Amino acid sequence: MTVFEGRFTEASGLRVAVVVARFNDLVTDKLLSGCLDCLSRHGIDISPSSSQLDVAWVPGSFEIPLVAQRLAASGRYQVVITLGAVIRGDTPHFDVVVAEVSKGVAGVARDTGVPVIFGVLTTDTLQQALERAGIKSNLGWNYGLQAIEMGSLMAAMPA
Ligand code: INI
Repeated sequence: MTVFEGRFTEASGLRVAVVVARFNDLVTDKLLSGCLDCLSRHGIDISPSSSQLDVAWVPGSFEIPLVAQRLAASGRYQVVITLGAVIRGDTPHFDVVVAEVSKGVAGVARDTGVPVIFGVLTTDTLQQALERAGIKSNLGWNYGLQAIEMGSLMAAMPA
């Protein structure tokens, strides 16, 4: 029997792409900081000259799947992280954006075989989003950790 498991100790060989939405950047900037802090503390070079990390900014969460698809299909990255914040307003727009980004991200992972971490917060209020982006905890950190785990898990598995 083989047990496949991701590891957190061999991240220094991983190449990671992050796609982050500018919409609600009060929140997404903080998610990105938490995520990069996690990657850095696990041995990934996050310096401006890094060849291990690239970051792509998109206008809003709706645009995340298209850019994640391009990056995942490039063959350059072992894992793609998506970061966004969709906050419920008074119209059904929230539901449309959430449906598209969640289905889109899942589809990119399935279509390309590259793990794509779903780091898009979906909350009723800005306060709830901020609580998850640094006021209480920073889920960006968790998304970084999940990326390392999935990148190493996929590398350990048969092609
Ligand atoms: N994009 C978000 O990332 N979060 C939101 O809360 C949001 N709301 O509420 O509208 C949002 N809309 C923009 C959308 O993602 C696209 O960028 C836009 O529709 C252009 O395609």
